[in-house]
Amino acid sequence: MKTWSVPVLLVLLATLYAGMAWPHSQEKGDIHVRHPWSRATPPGAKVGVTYMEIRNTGTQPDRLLSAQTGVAQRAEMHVTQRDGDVMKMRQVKAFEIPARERFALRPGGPHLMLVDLAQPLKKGERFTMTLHFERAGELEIEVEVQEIGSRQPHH
Ligand SMILES: [Cu+2]
Repeated sequence: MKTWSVPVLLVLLATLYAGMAWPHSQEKGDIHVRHPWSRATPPGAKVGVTYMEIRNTGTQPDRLLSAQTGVAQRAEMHVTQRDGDVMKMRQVKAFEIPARERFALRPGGPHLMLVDLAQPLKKGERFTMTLHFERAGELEIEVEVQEIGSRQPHH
């Protein structure tokens, strides 16, 4: 009994882990998206954000050209820049994803801005977003909404 129960347990744990990890990593070609997350929004707020890590495992650079989601009218690509003492957001046409590198969308850095939310985003909800990459093509991801004030993905 004891001689085979350990491997069986390991297989069960591995299956469980794979099942849990699945929504947090989505890939297409050389592009792997990890931990896409968003923040709950207060009532009446018209904008939200989405963060994630985009890995390019290929030997060619890629570019994120656009993103669409049903929860907002538009998803804009923004970068954050310091201007004296204030941080300002600026819209860009694309995010450059260098070959063999990770590009992090994170608080205080590049992010996807959800403009004109259809309704407030609630903690615990998930929504889908379609990313359009120049080389990798279309990738649909599932974004998890965390509590207001979150600074990093939970996983
Ligand atoms: Cu922004």
